[in-house]
Amino acid sequence: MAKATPQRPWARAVSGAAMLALGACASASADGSGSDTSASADAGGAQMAAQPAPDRITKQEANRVTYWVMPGPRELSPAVFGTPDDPRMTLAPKVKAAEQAVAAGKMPPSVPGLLRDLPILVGVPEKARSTTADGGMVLEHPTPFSDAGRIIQGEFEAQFWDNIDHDPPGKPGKTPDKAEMTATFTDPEGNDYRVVLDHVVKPPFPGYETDGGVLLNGYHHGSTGTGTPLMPQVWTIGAFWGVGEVHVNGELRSKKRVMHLMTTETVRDNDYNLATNEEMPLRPEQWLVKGQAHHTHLIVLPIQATRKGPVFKPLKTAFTLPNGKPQPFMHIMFEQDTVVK
Ligand SMILES: [Cu+2]
Repeated sequence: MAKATPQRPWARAVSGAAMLALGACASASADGSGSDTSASADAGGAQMAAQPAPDRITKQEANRVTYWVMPGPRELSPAVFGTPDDPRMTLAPKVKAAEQAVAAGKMPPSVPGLLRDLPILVGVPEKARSTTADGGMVLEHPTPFSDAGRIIQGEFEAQFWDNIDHDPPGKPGKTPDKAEMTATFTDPEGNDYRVVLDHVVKPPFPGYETDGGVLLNGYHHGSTGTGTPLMPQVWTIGAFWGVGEVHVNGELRSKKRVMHLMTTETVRDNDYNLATNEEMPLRPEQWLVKGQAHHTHLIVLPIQATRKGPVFKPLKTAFTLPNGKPQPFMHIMFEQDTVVK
C-alpha cells in the first residue's frame, strides 16, 4: 500500500536520495536490486535451503552506535494531527472503525479495547493533547517516541521475504510474508536482552496496510494510516510486524510479544530529536551519525498476542523508571546499520 501513498512534494526527492544511499550500501552484494544473484550462489552450496534467499537483509554488528529510547513527550506535527481548532488523527473514528470491523467478523474482538489502552497505535485522543505557548500541540503523556536516548550496546540481523504486496484476509498470522530477526542489546543499566522474532503478522488495526506484514521500498507512519502517527512519514528500506520472544538476563521473560522492526531513512538529528513530518527529510548535515542515511528501529510493544487478538500488556523490562516501575516497552535504535542486500 505504501507505494500508493499520496506523496508530499518532498517525497519524490527523498525517495531518490534514499535509494542512492541504499545503492551505496548494497554495493558489496551485486546491485542491491533484490535479485537472486547471490541466492543462486547460495543454492549451489552444501545446503539446499527449503526457502529461497531473502529479498532483503539488514544488520548491525557489535560495538556500533545503539540507543535505548526513553519514555517522553512527543510534539504533534500539524501536518499529521491538525490544529487545536481542526484536530486530525484522533482516536474516536478509529475505535468506531474497529468496532464495526469486529461486528463484521473482520477484526479480532480484542482490538477496540487495545486501542483505548494504547491509542498511539492509530492516533492521539483530543483530550490527551496539550497546547504549547506557540500554538502547537504536544502529547505530554510519556510515549515511546521521545527525543531522549541513552547509549547502549547492541547488534541485530533481520532477513525479509516479501511474498505479497497487500494484506490478505484472515487472521493476523495468515500471510505468505516471512522474516527472521534476532537482536541482542543492553539497557542503560547493563541488563542483557535478546529478542527473537517467531513469525510475521498483519497487524489487525484499523487503517493499517502492511503489504502482508513485510514492507519493502515504501512509506509508512505519518499520515499514511500504517504505523503510529507519532513517527514522521518515512522512506522504508525494509520493515516487518511480528510476534516473538523476549529474553532478559538469559531468561525467557515474554512470549507472543508484538514487535516491529524497520530500516528507514534517518529521522534523528544530531541532538537526538525525532523529526516531525515537516522536518523530513533531514539534511545530511543533520543526520545523527555523519554519512549514515538510514538506521533501524526495533520496538517491542506493551502488547501480547492471544487467541482473542492482541491485548495491552506492559513488558516487564529490567530497567526501572524514576516512577519505580519497569519500562513497559523497548524502543532500540541501531544507528550504524548496514543494508546487506
Ligand atoms: Cu514503522
